[in-house]
Amino acid sequence: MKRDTSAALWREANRILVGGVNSPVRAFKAVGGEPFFAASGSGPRIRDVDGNDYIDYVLSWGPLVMGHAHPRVVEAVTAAMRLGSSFGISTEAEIRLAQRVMRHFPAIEKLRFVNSGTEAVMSAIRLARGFTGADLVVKVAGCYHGHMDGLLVRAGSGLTTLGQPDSQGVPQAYTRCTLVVPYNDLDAVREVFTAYGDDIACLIVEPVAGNMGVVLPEPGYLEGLRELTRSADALLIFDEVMTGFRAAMGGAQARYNVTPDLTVLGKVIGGGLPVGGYGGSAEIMDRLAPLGPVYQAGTLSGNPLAMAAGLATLDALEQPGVFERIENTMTALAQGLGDIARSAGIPVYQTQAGSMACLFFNEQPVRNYEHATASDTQRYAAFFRGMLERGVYFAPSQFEACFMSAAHTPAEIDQTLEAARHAFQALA
Ligand code: KE4
Repeated sequence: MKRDTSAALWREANRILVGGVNSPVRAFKAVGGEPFFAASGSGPRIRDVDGNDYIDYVLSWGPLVMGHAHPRVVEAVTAAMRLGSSFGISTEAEIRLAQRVMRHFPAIEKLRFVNSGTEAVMSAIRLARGFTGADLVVKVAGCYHGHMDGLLVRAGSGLTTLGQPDSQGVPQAYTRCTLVVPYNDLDAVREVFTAYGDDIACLIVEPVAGNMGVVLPEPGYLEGLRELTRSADALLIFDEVMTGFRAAMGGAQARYNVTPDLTVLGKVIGGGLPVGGYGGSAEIMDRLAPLGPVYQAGTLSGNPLAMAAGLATLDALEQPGVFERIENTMTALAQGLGDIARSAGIPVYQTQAGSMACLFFNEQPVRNYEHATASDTQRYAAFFRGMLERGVYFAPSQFEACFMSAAHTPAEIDQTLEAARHAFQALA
């Protein structure tokens, strides 16, 4: 594929944008080669600045569950823009989107919108600390919750460890309050609550992990987290930024019927515009300013454009049969890819939760971060490049999820599987 214009933009970008990007994963470091520059998106496809089309399974890392430039979203955001992009005072749209979200997340009695998943996580952690009066946070190795200092923590040697910063610029003092346990390991969680119980404010987890590839909770795992946190008077926080409206319409908490104390949301609820949100019982949420002593604020929180995009997206997604169709399309892709890989003699381990899925280049089941990082990332990179050259854009890292939209039809799946037959043959 010709990518001369992307290459020229890449050189220009690298002179003034750090690493040529505004978010690291976009630099394609995990898969090699230079990234393309997007010019436009339409439905299931993204077009680069050289006019190459790709079937898109990244979908802006999850938000575009209805596909690129969905007419109802374009119309709603355009209409909102004509009335003014931001007022810094409440608008009706904030109420309407909150109501729409809460329709699917009954555990949320009150909600606060912010501008990113990171901001929502950061705020939820502060709220949990304010509500419980405790300082320690338990996080799960391999779960990513945005770039909040205290959660940029490397896992210990598979046991409960006091966190060590995983990024420069994060003082040890910030991560000394972070405990790290392996995913799907309730014994490690019991150990940490036995050792630190009274000092733990919360445990935060991606109830379906989507940032080490997609790793599913084992039977009883989420229920065990619920029980252990409840018995220690610590809050259970489900980071559903990715799983919200993807693992199920009501997120992983609906899929697995486990209710957290706080839910963090983002991505889909903003329909492709900057948004985050967090919510829970009124008893907890009312500790937030202006009612309570836990401060959090934001110039563009609940901004009319993001509210309009979120509302239009959920309107379309709520139509009868739409979510099920997206999930079935995801299943068709996942099953097809697995069959083709196995017939090419390439061992893969597959996971799926609703409209998100993963193809691990791994002979073994992937239950946690340690298993995930044992995957053949070089082979994944070669698969990624082979598919990209054939007009299919998967996540540029083995440790991400693959997303489906309502705009993807059997035609896109057939085209993707045809490309995969050639890509896997080249890998065999
Ligand atoms: P943002 O601050 O990027 O809006 O959200 C952070 C976040 C929080 N929680 C979960 C479960 C998330 O997946 C994310 C962000 N996801 C990544 C993709 N795995 C965003 C892509 C990127 O970093 O460029």
